[in-house]
Amino acid sequence: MTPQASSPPGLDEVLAAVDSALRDGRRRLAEAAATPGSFAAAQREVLGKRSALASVNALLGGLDPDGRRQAGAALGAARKELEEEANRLEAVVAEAERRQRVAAERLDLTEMAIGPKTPPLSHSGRGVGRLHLVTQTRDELEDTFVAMGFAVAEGPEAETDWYNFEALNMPPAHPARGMWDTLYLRLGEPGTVLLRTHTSPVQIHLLEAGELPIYAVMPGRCYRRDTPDARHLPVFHQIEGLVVDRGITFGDLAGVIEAFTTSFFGPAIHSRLRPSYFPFTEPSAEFEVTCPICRGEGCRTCSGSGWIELGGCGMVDPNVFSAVGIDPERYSGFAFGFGIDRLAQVRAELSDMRALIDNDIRFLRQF
Ligand code: FA5
Repeated sequence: MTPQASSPPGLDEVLAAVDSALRDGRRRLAEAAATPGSFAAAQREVLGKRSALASVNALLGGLDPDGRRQAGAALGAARKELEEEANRLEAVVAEAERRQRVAAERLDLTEMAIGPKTPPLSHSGRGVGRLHLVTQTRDELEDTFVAMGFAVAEGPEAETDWYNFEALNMPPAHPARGMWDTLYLRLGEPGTVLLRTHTSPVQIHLLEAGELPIYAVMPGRCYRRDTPDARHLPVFHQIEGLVVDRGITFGDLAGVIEAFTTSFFGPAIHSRLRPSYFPFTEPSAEFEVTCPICRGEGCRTCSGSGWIELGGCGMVDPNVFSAVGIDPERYSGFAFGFGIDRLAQVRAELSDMRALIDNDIRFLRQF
């Protein structure tokens, strides 16, 4: 006989409700475990104050003592089962989430660029990698200058004020220091140790070593407080050149720049010098090469001029020789310095220099 709507549910109905809460609870937990981010809410729904189990619990009061005992035992068993299932699934969900997080944050240091310049596959079957475009350019520059009779030297990236400025004819408070936005290190007296803003300090190291004559190039990393943009990076590379000998003239400088230009870029590309100013060279010049992209016709990269500026150069200022104890009456010399990243940018026709440091493997594998 069906009980009246108003009469309290009997034992069978309560047991059926327990059964149904158990089945629904199991299904709800299983569904939530398979749906990312929804497990905690499902746990509250199945086991919390507003759960089906809690509603069934409220029905126990309408049963006789024997029915209440039976239904209470069934309810307790159902709750226990659902709690255990919830705990088990919670651990499974947490592990899946952890795996997902690790996969998302994974940095594969073994990922290599594979392309035409990549050497044969390694034993692991992966490409064995390649040099960065800037390193390739630096190597080519060194090879070109070595073939012209230059030695390769290096200097420190953390420098004192003396090497970066003072010995280069820029005493404290000299306005030309403002040409380089400098990053100072918290070392020693404030303002005395810095990250070199150019490779010119290596000139001073070589001159102080005093082994003359000098025919050297000095590649390396430089630092400036420059905001990254299409043609600037705060960390970039230059290659410095220094020649010191008896009777060196500006003609020698122009000849070396031109010989380098044709040897590095090929016979269609030439150089020219434009008057400029650097505190450590006198006279000073900017040196430019025929735009390798339009071959001098004028294009967007060279702003229509047909020429691209690569760096600065000039005859070593006599004050620099005096600062390191070399007699400027006996020796003369020239120096030059230009940007390796800038050169790589021009040759690879990159509209934005920042591509060099983005570390996008799709970009890097093209070179
Ligand atoms: C110098 O740094 C001088 N030391 C060059 C020099 C050496 C002159 C020897 C005379 C004798 P300048 O600040 O213009 O000069 O920099 C030279 C080149 O470095 C620039 O033409 C450019 O190619 C490169 N360069 C400079 N700043 C940056 C930067 N933030 N990012 C990338 N390349 C840069």
